[in-house]
Amino acid sequence: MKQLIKGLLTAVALAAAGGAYAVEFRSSDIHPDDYPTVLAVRHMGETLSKATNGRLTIKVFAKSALGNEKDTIEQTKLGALAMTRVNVAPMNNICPATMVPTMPFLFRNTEHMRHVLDGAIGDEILKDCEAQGFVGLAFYDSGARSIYSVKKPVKTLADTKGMKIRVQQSDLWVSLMEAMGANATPMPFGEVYTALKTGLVDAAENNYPSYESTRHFEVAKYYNKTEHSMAPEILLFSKKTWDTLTPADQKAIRVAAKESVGYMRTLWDEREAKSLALVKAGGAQIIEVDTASFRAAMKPVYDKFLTDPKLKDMVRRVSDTK
Ligand code: BDP
Repeated sequence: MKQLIKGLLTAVALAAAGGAYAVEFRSSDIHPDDYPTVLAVRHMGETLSKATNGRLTIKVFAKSALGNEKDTIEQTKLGALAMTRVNVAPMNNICPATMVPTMPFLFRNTEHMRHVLDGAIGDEILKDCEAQGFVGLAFYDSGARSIYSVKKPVKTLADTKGMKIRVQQSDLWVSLMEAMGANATPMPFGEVYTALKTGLVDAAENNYPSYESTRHFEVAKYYNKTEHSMAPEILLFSKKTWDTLTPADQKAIRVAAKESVGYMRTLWDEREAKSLALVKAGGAQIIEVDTASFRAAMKPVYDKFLTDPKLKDMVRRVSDTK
């Protein structure tokens, strides 16, 4: 008997040393099942499973089944959850480099944003999260965020003065809204519909797919094209879990994640167009905005959050990127 147990233990140890373990990684998302971020991580799971003969798989829990973004970030740090897909905003206070792609009016357009995040700057930002317990695997598109309001349209900076606007849970976002003269109300995504409906806030801000999927357009019918930030999504892996994996498996995960980016972008472009059509059909009014007035008000945000010369330089490099 003793001999048998010893034999079994050796087999397990050998299997582990040879990388022959099998793991199902749990990944969380606040979006519904058909949202591009959820579909992209599922796609990544298929690629990973193929590459490892079914040893490594990913199970995606959508619709906040595992909690809001702040909670799942915490669980991922602890290793209770292997992966989470979140916006960079709730990482701003944790991993300072994520403030760079959040900065208002930084990216000129989608091509510029994709080019920067695909390159060295994107990799540096992902890497920066490691010291905080997260392996940054990839960025996903999140389009441009604009303010949507319940009672009146926003056409120029004067219109946001005194407005109560919901933001994501990030100091940078609070300051961004303050620079617009608004009162920022940070709260989790899942609470925004009720907050708009009950008048707790006058407005929120997001891209077309989120404005549509949450049905916020039913309560806040003015979608004002401020396009003030292109803060992307980020896919994070728990460093704690990561450190238990072989280098070959870590590589397979990285490759599968990067491969899912192109897939996601195709879905994203389709979804943006579809969501815009849906919200229009649902009664939303798309308002053209004097964006220059908003852009001109953003200097305090840059001054307050880019005190670190490294981040300042990163922003300069982003602007210099063609
Ligand atoms: C959406 C992001 C999601 C954020 C949400 C928000 O995809 O990660 O949680 O905005 O505003 O666009 O909270």
